[in-house]
Amino acid sequence: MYKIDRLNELAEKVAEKRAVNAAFEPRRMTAEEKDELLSHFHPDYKKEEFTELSAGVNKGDKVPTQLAELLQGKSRISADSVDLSKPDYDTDVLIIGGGGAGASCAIEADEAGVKAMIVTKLRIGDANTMMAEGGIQAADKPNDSPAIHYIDAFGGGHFAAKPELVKKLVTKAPEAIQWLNKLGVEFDKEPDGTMITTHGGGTSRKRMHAAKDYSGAEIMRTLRDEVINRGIPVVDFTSAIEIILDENGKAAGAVLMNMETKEPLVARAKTVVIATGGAGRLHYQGFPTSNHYGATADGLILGYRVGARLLYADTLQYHPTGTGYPEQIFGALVTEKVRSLGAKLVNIDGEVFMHPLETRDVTAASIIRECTARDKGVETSLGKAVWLDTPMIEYIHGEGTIEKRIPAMLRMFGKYGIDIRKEPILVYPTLHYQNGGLDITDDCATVVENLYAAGEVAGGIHGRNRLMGNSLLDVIVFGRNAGIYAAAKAKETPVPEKLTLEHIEKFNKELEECGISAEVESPLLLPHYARKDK
Ligand code: MEZ
Repeated sequence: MYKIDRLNELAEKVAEKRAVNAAFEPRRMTAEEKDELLSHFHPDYKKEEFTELSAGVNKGDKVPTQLAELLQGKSRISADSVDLSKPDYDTDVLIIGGGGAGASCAIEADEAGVKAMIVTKLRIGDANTMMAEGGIQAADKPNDSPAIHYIDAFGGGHFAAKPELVKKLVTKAPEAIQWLNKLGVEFDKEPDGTMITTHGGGTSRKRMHAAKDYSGAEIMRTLRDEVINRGIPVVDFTSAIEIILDENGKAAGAVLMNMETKEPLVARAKTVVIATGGAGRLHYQGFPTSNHYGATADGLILGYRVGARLLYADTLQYHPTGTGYPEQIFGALVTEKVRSLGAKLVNIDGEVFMHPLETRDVTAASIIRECTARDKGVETSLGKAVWLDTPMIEYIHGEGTIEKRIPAMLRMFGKYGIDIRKEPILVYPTLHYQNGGLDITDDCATVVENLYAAGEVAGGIHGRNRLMGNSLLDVIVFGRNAGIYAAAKAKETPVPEKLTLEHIEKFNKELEECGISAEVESPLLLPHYARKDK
């Protein structure tokens, strides 16, 4: 039975074993042990949670059931319900999404001298980039190299990533850090200006660059300022609800919808970049999420309906350390940096049950096993969780380390009366990242001509599991990359003449032929949080 007093008693047990646990070096799992663990405890392996697609280019592939409903859902408009003859906006590069990838893309397109425009359903910066905490990877220290970074990322992703995408990610990483540094990101530095770097799960070198534990917010602040300073148009509170094609099937713009009035608007463009982010707010398998409110898989739907392929849409990342307690912040991110700084994961008996810096899929599965099969979880008002022994950080590195290195964590728990310098915290996996997405080439092109994708909406960069800090890196490297290539293509593309939405009817017909009666309207745009009992 869950009781707060009982939690305090159990936390005492963690404190008693702190000195022994701090000195203990848990061994790493073997490849066989990891495979066995993942197949039994990682949510990606729960067959009953996936549905085979019956329509579209990925017909026959399995994706999470909620995503299948949206991919095979009904459009918010019919092909003839929108007047395409008088566009409300005309631009060269239309960027759908105002997060890190969208903003980086817009900056590079603007730099290339074309007209770029961002459209976003919330406001610029309301995105998962803003929520990233622990840092951004780049091999820029003398003991490291992009080749070593490649091996870590490719191996961590189970050797499933597209090699040319991983190559681009790691080789462009040092330059990405310099670009951000010059734009004004306040990275953590030594007094002599050297960047401070730490380990993340699955990294063989310390290459995590951070701005304390609000790295994403700091990066997004800087990118947003740059977009505004350049005068790049941003149309906010306006979502894209369908991609528009030209008579040759090339992307030529998007139908937009004013989020308040629901008025449809037409944006014509020479090239279109989808940078809409992830899907955490679909709460796959009932998991809480660390994601931004707008993470509803919209870009996957937009792309899929016009024939862009999905890659690894069946693989999701459950961040091992979502907040397990208190209720108000259930599922909120507890950055991996907490473990990089030395905090260990501990079960109800005060035992360290794994190495704290295994890759994320392995760590999440290990916590789930501890709370289920091994029955060594701590019961809270929300289910089982394990301890993350945060005071161990100051035990190892000295007083003041937590406030200096992870002040956002200190503040987040402090609001609920929990001082993470003195008490361990309770954690459980939370839905964090979409490993797969739209299949792209290394110039960010999808199979639909003039349609590009960048950031979390794209798949293939991280294989079947992403390492910490490779997402902030991905949004910068591939966001910029999309801007460069989409701008170059726009320069050689004439203004599209005939705009069509015929693909909607084509897709509807395919659904009908497969016997699917599309019930759900998609893209979803905003999550459903209405109480079902009212
Ligand atoms: O890359 C991430 O997902 C990240 C930096 C998260 C974190 O734990 O801070």
